[in-house]
Amino acid sequence: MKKFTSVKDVADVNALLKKALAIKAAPLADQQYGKDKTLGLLFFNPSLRTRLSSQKAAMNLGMNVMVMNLNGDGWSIELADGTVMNQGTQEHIKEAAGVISQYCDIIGIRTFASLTDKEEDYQETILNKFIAHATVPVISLESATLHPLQSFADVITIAEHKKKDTPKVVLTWAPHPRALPQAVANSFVEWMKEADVELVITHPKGYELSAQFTEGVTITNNQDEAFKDADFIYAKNWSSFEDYGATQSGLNDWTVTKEKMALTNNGKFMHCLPVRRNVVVSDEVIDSDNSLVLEQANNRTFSAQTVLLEMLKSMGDEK
Ligand code: AN0
Ligand code: CP
Repeated sequence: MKKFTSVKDVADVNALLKKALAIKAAPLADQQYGKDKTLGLLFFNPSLRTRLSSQKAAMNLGMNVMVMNLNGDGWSIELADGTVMNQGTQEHIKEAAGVISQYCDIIGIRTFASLTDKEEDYQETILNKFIAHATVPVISLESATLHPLQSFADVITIAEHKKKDTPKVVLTWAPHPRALPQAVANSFVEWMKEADVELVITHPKGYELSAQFTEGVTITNNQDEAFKDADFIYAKNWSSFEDYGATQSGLNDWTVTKEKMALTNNGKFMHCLPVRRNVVVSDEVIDSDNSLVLEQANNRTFSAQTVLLEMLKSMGDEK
């Protein structure tokens, strides 16, 4: 595995899931693969789970880890080619990616959507430029449009908690006071399409995700109808794709409450975190026995560890 930026980088999701479950059962069994190898974790944006779970995954594999917050701690990065760099930017992404590749055997990078330039975001300009100039494998720690380590952890969590072969999984839009990217939702949809689930998406009018992800998926604007008989409710806010980055107020009835969860098939509640309590989901739902949010966060270690191990093993093959 040379890069991990999307489900498209995975040949067989079910096979990768089996590997993750085996790693979870024996997390310290593969330390020889990471010995004397270094993981670099680069953050343009904040993180709690991704930062710590990726670090933990690397430590479980015997790797060394270096973490850097590029915003603030690093030089400001120029992305465009051929620029006369006599303005605000101090270092070109070519040198930055090339230099970090000298110190690291694998690099993880987090770079959120701008939510202002749809084309630049959906072309994954920063991530792709970084990959183009890095000489080692690159893992997305959430990019402008996708969050594959989160979605893979969600696949693991659903596999562990499902009570039937093909559970009904509902991705529901939920309110939020600030505009958020579509990345977690897009990514969840592309991974669920590869998993053994019946996927339904529900959101208010105006919050349609890009058709490149939702093609073939059942979508309804009626949240109550979507929740009926659901086995898993996955809540997430995202801003408008069409009216790029826009949000609207007055949609507080989309909060996931106990009354709505009562429509489900004793459904489990899921969210990638961080979550705004009593905005996205009520306290009683997230604090209930049906809430899987901590299991999801725990599985972030094993999704990252599975991907790192695949990369370490393929390096060995090339020798
Ligand atoms: C981010 C998002 O919605 O993409 C990160 C989620 C993992 N969430 C926030 O910024 C609150
Ligand atoms: N779910 C997730 O990626 O959380 P962080 O933003 O805290 O890393």
